[in-house]
Amino acid sequence: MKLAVVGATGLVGNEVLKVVKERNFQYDELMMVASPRSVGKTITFKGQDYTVIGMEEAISKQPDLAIFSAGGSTSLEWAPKFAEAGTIVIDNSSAWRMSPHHKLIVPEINATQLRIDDRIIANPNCSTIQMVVALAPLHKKYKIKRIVVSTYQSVTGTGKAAVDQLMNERAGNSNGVDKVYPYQIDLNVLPHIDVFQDNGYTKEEMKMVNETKKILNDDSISLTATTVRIPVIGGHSESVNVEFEQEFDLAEVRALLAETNGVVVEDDVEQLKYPMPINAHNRDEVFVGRLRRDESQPKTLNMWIVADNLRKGAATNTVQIAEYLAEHNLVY
Ligand code: A2P
Ligand code: 11C
Repeated sequence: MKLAVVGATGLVGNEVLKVVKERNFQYDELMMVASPRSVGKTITFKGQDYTVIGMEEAISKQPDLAIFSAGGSTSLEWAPKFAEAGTIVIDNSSAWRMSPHHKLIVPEINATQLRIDDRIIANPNCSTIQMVVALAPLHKKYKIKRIVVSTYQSVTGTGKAAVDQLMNERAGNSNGVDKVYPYQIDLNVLPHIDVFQDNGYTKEEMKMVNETKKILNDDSISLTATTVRIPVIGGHSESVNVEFEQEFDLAEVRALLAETNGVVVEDDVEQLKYPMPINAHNRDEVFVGRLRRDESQPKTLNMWIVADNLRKGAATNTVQIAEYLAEHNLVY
């Protein structure tokens, strides 16, 4: 099996490599692929040196599987070319997610949809993934009516340059350094992730609305989101208010979440135990806590969900999709 990591020099690509190593994902040949800026550079992985190659060269080597983390426009242009050459593309960008011809996969929820002829498989947005992993078992049991979510998102979601902006500002070196965000991010909060749409929401907020319905396969769910960037690097946090059709029992909710694959319940306020990005950093699981009834209306739950956006929100989810394809003989 020939594996290409496209965007191998970026933050998510680097995390994909770490996850491939940690989970011992099997391949016979590995290609490191990036933009012309990086072609010829060396990446050392598992004690071996790899020369970064460009897109054309990667296609000519006909990889069986390519994990793309190189942004939406790169993916729109190049994923179909890889697919035409016989490569299965697992794409981390927003390019294909809402296409009716492409599947949007979170393995714990809907990997069984995958078939041999899926050539470009979409990986959801990080803030969507961590929320649906925790909500899917509750939707199954109590049926979700409406979700109100506010996010507190790590700068790692923007990429390397954003981490540099934060660290430079923190070190007092921000003069003359290019800003990724329109304002200072250190000691600040920006209610603005991705571009604003005509309806006044950001693209990130609309991704949460649309992708959640597609992954949970239920257009009847109402959802409204406010997505916010904060000066943090360990992961994204979310305050989620969920109204169900059915009545629920809080102890049963806790038990359901505790037995859900990929979820860790950290919910013991007497011991000051609740999820935080500093603890979720470099972890593959989704952490859930602050479980409590919304006392302002019936059948409604409040929860706090945290995950490393570069892990379960991106790299881990793509590698899990690759594992599923390999285990089910859907890649060859
Ligand atoms: P490069 O490092 O050569 O620019 P991040 O989001 O952390 O900035 O990473 C983006 C990743 O996507 C990098 O590996 C980057 O490569 C890669 N990339 C960006 N544009 C292209 C392109 N046109 N073709 C291939 N890779 C690209
Ligand atoms: C962020 N969620 O935190 C974004 C990053 O659609 O894949 C991922 C953007 C995307 O900024």
